[in-house]
Amino acid sequence: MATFAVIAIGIAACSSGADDIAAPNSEAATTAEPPDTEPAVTAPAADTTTVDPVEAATIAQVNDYIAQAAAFDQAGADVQFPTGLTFQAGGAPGYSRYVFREHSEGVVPTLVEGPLVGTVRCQDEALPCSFRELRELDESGEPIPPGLAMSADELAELVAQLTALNEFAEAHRDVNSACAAGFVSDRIQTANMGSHFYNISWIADGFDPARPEILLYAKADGTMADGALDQCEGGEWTGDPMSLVGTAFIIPPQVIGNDHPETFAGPLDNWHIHYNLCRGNSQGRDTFLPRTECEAQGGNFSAALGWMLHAWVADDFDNQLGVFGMWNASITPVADAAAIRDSREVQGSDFPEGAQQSLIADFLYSGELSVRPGQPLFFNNVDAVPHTVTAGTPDSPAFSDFDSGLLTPGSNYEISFDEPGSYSLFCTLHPDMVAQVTVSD
Ligand SMILES: [Cu+2]
Repeated sequence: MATFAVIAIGIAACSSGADDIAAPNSEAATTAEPPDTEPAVTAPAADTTTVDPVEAATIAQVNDYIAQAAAFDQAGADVQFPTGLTFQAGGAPGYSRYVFREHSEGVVPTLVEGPLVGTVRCQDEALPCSFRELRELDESGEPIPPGLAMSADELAELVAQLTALNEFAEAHRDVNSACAAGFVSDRIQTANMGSHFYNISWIADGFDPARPEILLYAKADGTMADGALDQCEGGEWTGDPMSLVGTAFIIPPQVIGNDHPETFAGPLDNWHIHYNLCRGNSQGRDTFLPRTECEAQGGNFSAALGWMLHAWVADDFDNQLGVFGMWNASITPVADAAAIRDSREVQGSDFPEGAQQSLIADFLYSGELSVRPGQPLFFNNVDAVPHTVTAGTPDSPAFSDFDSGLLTPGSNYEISFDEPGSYSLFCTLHPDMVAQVTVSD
């Protein structure tokens, strides 16, 4: 008979959230509501200068305009979070609805991706999730794999939308054509993504699949930029040669609303909102810092910024992690698609050395679930609904062995096993959710 050492943390989630949610500005912190209804994020600063997109010429103005145009108000930001949560660090950008990170002011949300419930992520290399594969599936008339969760009509409409987008992208393969069309670089090259070139004057005009607000370019020599990228000037690119790698959309909540956008056909387009994002510090990188630290480093802070969506339709950068994935493994630094997830997982400072993490995402206990005796295993709930981690099976529960109780979104549950063996677990709220933890030396 195995013995257990079970430590539950963070499951008293409806106590005070105040200490766990950093307020980006102190004014909002002092006017906050009582702890049980503590807002998930604070509103953008009210004193920013209004920038006319037509007049936005410098990179600072471009950043200001994007931050203003795509900012959520307090209510819009709060809609994305069930109330009364106590966040703990966890999640994986591009793989989970929520990502919470820790910085000097505590744990803050940094990303929300997908609808509140019912997220479909097509990131499985065995499924036809890339633009090219979806188009081939549509042309073949073959049955649609259940993992895509769409009808033949929806697939046909999606492929038509993406084909129109592909034509726009390929017409701007030359970065100079983007500059001539009014796109400007944010000068930040992100790994497995590239640099966003915004058409500022298109940001407020709604969704058109053939007219993305953003084109993505990466350095043509396959290296990462050393510092901030150059810029379009007078309709021409002034920097190193660039390759078109993808497209993206940014549609402000004022234009499309606070709820998850209904745009591309089918459920694969998971739009995201950035929270507590520090864009473009002096090194030309995105980071996650409190507002004051961000601005001290020359960055542009956004409390909440969205809605945004990548669409990987460039001919040479077909994305095995999905046409709407966060990351594209074929973009510098080129990587094994399967390895990207591990490199993106967020762990908290409360994770002991050598701890393993399983994200509870999209109603699955994901990850390896193989540990050594005594090795801590953290289950991190990054769905928008509560789950449990309970010993046994739905037909034969063993609550006395271990039971997390209600794990609200953003909560961790730590467990370790002293003896080798195979341990069953399930979710008491969703009996389809079952998993096995393998413990071996
Ligand atoms: Cu569950």
